[in-house]
Amino acid sequence: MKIKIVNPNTTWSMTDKMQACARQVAAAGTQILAVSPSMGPVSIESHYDEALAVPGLIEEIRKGQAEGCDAYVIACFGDPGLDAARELASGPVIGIAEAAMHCASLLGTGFSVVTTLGRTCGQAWHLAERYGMTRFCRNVRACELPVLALEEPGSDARRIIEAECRRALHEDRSDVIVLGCAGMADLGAALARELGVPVVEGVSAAVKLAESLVALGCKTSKRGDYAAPPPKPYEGELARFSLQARTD
Ligand code: 5HY
Repeated sequence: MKIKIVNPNTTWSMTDKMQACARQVAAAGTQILAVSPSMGPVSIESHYDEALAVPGLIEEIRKGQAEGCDAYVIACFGDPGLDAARELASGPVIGIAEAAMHCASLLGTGFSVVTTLGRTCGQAWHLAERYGMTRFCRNVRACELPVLALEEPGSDARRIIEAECRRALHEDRSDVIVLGCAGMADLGAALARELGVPVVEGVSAAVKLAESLVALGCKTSKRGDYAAPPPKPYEGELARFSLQARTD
């Protein structure tokens, strides 16, 4: 099966890291294709970034349909464009926040999300509400690290994140950590060893959920809200997003 991971930001070092992490957990017969869109922000740290990351993401989902992808992972912790992607995709589409929160809810009694900037904590809480996860989500904590600091060799990011995870376990009385940024994809296993609790990293969790759903023969339902969007012209810069009526 072919799973396409779309990192909705355009920082390819992060995308390559996700490809490597996904490869480590994917089954031997699963092909992983991790991409960034051709347009959009270099990192996603605001609602503005998120809104403008979505057209490039949508383009990659449309290409994925032509490439015969069986499932998609949206690899940004805000799960941008998830509903629109599900309208376009035939296979399952999994956001990394929803994957990580659902997996964490199966592993302990309460989790803390440890993310990058404080300004995105509200969005993580919003997603926890949307996914019915507020019963498990004990806190959303920020390290006050910009997303691209995670890509800087020699930055202190790893130590700062671990320290915040330790505070979460102590102060929130959580028993599971959810890493709140796709740029932390390579930190999960080592942090779990050092902290002695499950640390759920969304890219790996989403890949394994997508793989399971495909293996079960499950696709996105086209009966309700996720039916294909109605064909119509789009104008101006967005003209190439126009949808044609299906002929089959
Ligand atoms: C992410 N931003 O997963 C996030 C989430 C964050 O560019 N990829 C991004 O707020 O750190």
